[in-house]
Amino acid sequence: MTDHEPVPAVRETAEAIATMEIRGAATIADAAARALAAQAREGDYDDDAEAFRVSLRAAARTLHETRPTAVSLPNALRYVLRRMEGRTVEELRRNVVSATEAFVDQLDRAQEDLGQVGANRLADGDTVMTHCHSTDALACIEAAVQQGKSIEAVVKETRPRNQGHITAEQLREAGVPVTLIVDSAARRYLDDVDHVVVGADSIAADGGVINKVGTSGLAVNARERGVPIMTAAQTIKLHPETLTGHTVEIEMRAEEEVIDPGTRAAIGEITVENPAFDVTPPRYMDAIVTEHGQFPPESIVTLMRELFGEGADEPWAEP
Ligand code: RI2
Repeated sequence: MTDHEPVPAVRETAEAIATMEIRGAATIADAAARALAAQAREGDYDDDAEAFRVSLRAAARTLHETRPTAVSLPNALRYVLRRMEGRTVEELRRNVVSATEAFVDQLDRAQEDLGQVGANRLADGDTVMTHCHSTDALACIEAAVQQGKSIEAVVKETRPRNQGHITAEQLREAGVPVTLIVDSAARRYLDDVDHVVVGADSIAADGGVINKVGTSGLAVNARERGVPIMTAAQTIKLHPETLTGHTVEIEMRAEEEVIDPGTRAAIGEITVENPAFDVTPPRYMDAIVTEHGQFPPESIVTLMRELFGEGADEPWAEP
């Protein structure tokens, strides 16, 4: 192993994020921060502080290259690398490890706090509809149940990877009666639903919500049926680069997630596309629920400026 090669824990975490064994924006952020701590602890730096810094940046780049859309990943890397201070390897190591611990702690607390805010939007007896699997969205529903409210759920399976199955299982474990539906049945079941609750992978400065593909269609249908829809998103989902006009890259995934090669060959010459995410315009979203309270999507930019200033740097860039 050369000095600047990531330690095995970083390579394994990057691989697990890329293959979606580790997935969900908050979970990715947590794993990425812990991987940087492993790089700090386990790397061999021979008392060379510059080698430590270069290796940490290289590890952050390896993690950063895995998935492009969820901003929690670069936000986690930024948080830890900005606190990489010290003259000796020992000081640097201590600061990186304690920054990681603080970051992971904040993630847990943020999710708990936003869960309370989201739960306040739900009433006793409500039926909620979910899309994909979001730990932030689940935190709102679970907090409502803990407040003593009786909640039922209509869970969209969420093709192509069916992460709705994870949501169904976790809601059932929380004591919420679950009805699982195919995605195409969503509009029909909106008539039985009081609130739609989704998560986010990124939130743009204009209040656009980037979440699992299918969210925007669901939001338009919910508006047409008069059903309120909220996005549960802790502030590491706010995308600082959108403050300066950048757009959010939408990840395109393998076509094998959509159709197996045999069936595709039988159909003949076709194109298959598999975008993982879409953008819900702010006018179709009723509220963004964060650990700092709820916001109309159009006003989220004020919170972004407060937390990120005017934009974002890339502390993992090559020296
Ligand atoms: P939490 C997921 O993306 C879903 O789109 C979900 O809404 C979002 O991450 C946020 O998840 P993917 O990683 O951070 O399954 O709320 O592609 O857990």
